[in-house]
Amino acid sequence: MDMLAVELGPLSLANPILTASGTFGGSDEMADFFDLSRLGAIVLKTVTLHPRRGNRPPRVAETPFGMLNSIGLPNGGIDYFIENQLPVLREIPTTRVVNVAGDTVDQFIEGVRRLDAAGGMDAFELNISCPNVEGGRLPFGSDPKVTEVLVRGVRGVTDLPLIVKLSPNVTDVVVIAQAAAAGGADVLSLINTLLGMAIDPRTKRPKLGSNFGGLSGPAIKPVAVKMVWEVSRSVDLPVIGIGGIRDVDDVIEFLLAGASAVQVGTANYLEPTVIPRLLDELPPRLEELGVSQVTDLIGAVRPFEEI
Ligand code: RRO
Repeated sequence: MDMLAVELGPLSLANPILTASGTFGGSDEMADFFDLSRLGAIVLKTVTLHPRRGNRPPRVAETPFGMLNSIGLPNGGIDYFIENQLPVLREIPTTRVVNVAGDTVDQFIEGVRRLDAAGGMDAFELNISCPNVEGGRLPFGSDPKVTEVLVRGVRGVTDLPLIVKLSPNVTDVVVIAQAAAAGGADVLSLINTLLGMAIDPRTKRPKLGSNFGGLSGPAIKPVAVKMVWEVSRSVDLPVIGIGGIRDVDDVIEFLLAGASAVQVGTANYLEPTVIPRLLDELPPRLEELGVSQVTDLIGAVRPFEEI
């Protein structure tokens, strides 16, 4: 077996490095930068049942070691996606994951039902964790009961693997992870962005048009590693680690914490070829560490015993 190959429940991936939704376009926009067949999987920007215009600008702001965003899921809707983006996606020779959200549980179900009927994708990622919905309403993924009902409803309309993307903006992420598992999730991905706010002292205006948004980038990596560690110990599903990855040792850190794969997000903006670089750097780094298979690292952290 290839040293980088990983299994994510029903999904077999050539390597453990995926794109994070929202940072890599809606079909093949990044194809000019590198050969997309190198990706462990491509995960696209969220699509919703109905078209959305997105939030008031500015939609992004830099912060120390990270960035805030409040994009607000602008997209043409699922029928537009099926007609215009899916045919392009189908031609990308890697595992294709479509990230889906909705305003209601029924919209999630109907969206996935239409996409599944259209075909051409290998898995869904359910975005129950978007922080940038109207009026600061809590995402579905803040409530375990809603999470379970939502995942079970979607499970009923597709046989494709279901990845459920969790929010860090909760009291106990393990409770939500268990609810997603009970609803029939195949894989968990975490974390989405942490709620945050930044203010310009000169104008006294928030730096985002929607006042607050989601924080991503290296600043959130320790939060993400801790949540991946907790969830992977407590729930019997494979986990995809997300949060601030930009170097090969960041990938290794998430694997040690218990992730079976990772998604790279914010780093794509700074270095559009970060993923092929990580893929080049990973095998020699594994050799240096005396590891023959990347899977040997999964959950291999040696936590200190409680005193
Ligand atoms: O579009 C966004 O504002 C957005 C989404 Br859907 C999400 O899941 N996470 C995020 O940080 N921004």
